[in-house]
Amino acid sequence: MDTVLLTKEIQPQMKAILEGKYELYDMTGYEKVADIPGLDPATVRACVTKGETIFGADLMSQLPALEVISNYGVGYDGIDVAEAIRRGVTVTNTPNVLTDDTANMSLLLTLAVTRRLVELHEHVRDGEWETAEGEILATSIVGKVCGVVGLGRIGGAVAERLAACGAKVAYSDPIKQDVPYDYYADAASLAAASDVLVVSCFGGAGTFHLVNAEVLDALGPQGFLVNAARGSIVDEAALVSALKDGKIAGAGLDVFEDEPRVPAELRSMPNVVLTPHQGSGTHETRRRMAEVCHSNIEAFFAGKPVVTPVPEHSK
Ligand code: 8YV
Repeated sequence: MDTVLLTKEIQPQMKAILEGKYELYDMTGYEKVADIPGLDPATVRACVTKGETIFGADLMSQLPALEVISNYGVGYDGIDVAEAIRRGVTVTNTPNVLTDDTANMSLLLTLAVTRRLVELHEHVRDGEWETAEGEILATSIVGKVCGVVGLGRIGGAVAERLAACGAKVAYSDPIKQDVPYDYYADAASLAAASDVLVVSCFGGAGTFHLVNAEVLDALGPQGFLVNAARGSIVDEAALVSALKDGKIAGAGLDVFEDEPRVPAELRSMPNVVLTPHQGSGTHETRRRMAEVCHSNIEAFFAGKPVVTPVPEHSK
């Protein structure tokens, strides 16, 4: 059996598809590959990793036979792809299969935070409706501007959904400028024009803290922020301050800077809706992601070209 090494905390759906087909080793709980009982690091030609888990030169240098890193997810900001390419290691990800569910999560958070879904749910669940005087009113997105930061595959799917809900879509994107939505050159000018700012770009060094205090100020006291992309894109300390000071109206967040740790302030605010990085978290999508991730490993061991190499390989 071929050997496959899993980096830390790979979800069970992914593990399940590999079990029985490969000799599996798991780095969870170990700092060094050499510490994993029974594993000879020189036998590892394939690894499965996920999203933001750091996979840099340090880990690569512990795996002298490494040839393929199959990422369980579309975002691969934790992988030093330039270093992998330098070492002749192929990196793959799982695009397309999670686009719809992840876009649905952005829509869900947009509607949940603007329509005060969690507060309303608690109101009914806690028996307050029976004795309440007056109504709890929320904010409509109909006719409002929803600004999508990053109009890639997922951003495009988010835009379609927002438009279907009656919002006017605007966007910023470093590459795409030929799309029939209102284009803004940067996140700050997009935020200034938006009622809801929906972060949909990739993570990594190029977008680190792209949504900062200036962007949040531009969004304004009636504006909402939604992020189901990567925690690193939003300056979380600036977001906490903006929410505390009423500089923005609320936030719907699926991703955080230091997952699974979420600042206590965010956890206590009624105008913040939180989910634990679940954009792709459906049985169906996670299974499809696992299949794509596995198809790359399978192709590699069969001596065939991998199925979904990351775009850097074709540059
Ligand atoms: C996953 C993701 O939750 O695809 C991504 O980039 O962030 C998510 O789909 C994660 O990568 C799976 O572990």
